[in-house]
Amino acid sequence: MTVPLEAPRFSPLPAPNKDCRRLAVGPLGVYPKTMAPVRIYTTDYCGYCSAAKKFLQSKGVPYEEIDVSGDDAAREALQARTQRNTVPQIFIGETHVGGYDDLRALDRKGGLQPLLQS
Ligand SMILES: N[C@@H](CCC(=O)N[C@@H](CS)C(=O)NCC(=O)O)C(=O)O
Repeated sequence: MTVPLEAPRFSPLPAPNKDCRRLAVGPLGVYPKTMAPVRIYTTDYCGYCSAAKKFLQSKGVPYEEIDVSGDDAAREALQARTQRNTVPQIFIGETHVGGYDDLRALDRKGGLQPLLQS
């Protein structure tokens, strides 16, 4: 299921606090202009998070990772926004894709590339 998010683009949550590690695959500036930015919220020791990142990497899709481990406020905000209590939670542009299973299901039905190019 995909749930469109309101603007602003690419900021579904308040900035994570300083204890929250912010990682990215490749400089954010290298996102092709035709590709929607991908943001994935994760925690440590999360197999589904690793699987989601591996899947995106296998597709050559750059993403920004926000690790919300130990950041209760960011985790609560994520839950409030997505109505999900698991990680990963994946956003493509303004669209909330869901978790790893949702990402794979979206790809299986041919919806991932169009969303990336939207
Ligand atoms: N079906 C979900 C499963 C995600 C899931 O179970 N994630 C675990 C961590 S790997 C989780 O968030 N557990 C609850 C918690 O850590 O509070 C998906 O594909 O993303």
